[in-house]
Amino acid sequence: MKVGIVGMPNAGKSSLFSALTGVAAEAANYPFTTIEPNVAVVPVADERLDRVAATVRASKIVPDTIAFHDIAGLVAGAHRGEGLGNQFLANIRETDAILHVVRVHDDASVVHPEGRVDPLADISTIETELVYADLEQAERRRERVGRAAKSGERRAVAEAAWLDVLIEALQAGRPARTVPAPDDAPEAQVLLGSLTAKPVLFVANVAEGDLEVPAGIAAHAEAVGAAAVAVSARLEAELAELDPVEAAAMRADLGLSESGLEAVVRGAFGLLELVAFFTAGEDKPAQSWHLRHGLTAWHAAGQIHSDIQRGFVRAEVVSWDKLVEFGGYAGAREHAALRLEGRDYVIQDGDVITVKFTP
Ligand SMILES: Nc1nc2c(ncn2[C@@H]2O[C@H](COP(=O)(O)OP(=O)(O)O)[C@@H](O)[C@H]2O)c(=O)[nH]1
Ligand SMILES: [Mg+2]
Repeated sequence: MKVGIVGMPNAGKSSLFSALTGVAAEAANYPFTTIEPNVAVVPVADERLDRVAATVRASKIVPDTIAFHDIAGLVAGAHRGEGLGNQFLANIRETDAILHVVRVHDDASVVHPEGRVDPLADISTIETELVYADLEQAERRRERVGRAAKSGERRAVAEAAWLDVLIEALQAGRPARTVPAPDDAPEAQVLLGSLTAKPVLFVANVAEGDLEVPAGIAAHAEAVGAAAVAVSARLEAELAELDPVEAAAMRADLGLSESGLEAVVRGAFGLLELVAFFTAGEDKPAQSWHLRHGLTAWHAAGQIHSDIQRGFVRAEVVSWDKLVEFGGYAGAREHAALRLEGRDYVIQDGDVITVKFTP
């Protein structure tokens, strides 16, 4: 899962990114890698996985990860190609969700590109770029779909009508997420890949020790169907440089809750509306995975390995709490908590699954 970090120049994106990289480094006993200098791969801690691992005596714990991409360079005019704009917009298109960093702190030593600190105006600048980019994309698609709609094909007719409503909403500055795809063309939104249909978490970059999301940002987030958290990006980046014990002492000194950065990771993850499932066995790794809500055992198998999906026979499924309660797979089987499910079984949050497959 990919999350893109966007915001005005000097908003604090790279500071937040360094802090997240620190989270990654702290968890260095986990097998993950930083692929590119602007990508931080952060493990998603899940206490349920720890309990499952202990119950089945797994060899190690391998948490699922979330990749944060520092996407610099989104400036006013980006949709017209200003400052390599199109390339940055393309980077955002590849992400599953957006972290929108907004400068709130008014440290005079940090230059603001517009010469004033105005969080709501900054939000509007960034959102306008994303809306314009979507508008251009939607208009191009409308032309193409319009030709197919002339033949009366039902899907195309439905998509063209939807695009008309979408274009009107975008022209009025409303995000694409406020215009759901029609029943007759449910994949239209996905095909279009609208930037403003992606879930958004606003990160208010506040002054040290100030941990409130300003009311104006909270209200705006609510109005556009987004979430918001407050974090002091530079301080978090500095803390990430310290060893964990020192950092904890420093946090205590500053009266900071532990959760600034954790709130970002959790908030970002919450945006994706995923369900977690686990795989685990004695002397094998206990691993967490995530799927979009509503997907099946067959999709789960595909996450684990394409060979396992290809040879899918059935899945043994037990909910994590039953597995723990009955002390492992044998106990769960005795208590009929372990079920055999076919490929169309819809994975539930917290399922522990073992896929049987023919190699
Ligand atoms: N005082 C203060 N300065 C910050 C904070 N976050 C970032 N900065 C500073 O603002 C400047 C720009 O930050 P940076 O993360 O590079 O912004 P980016 O352009 O969005 O990547 C740097 O000098 C940071 O040290 C903060 O929370 N408080
Ligand atoms: Mg930067």
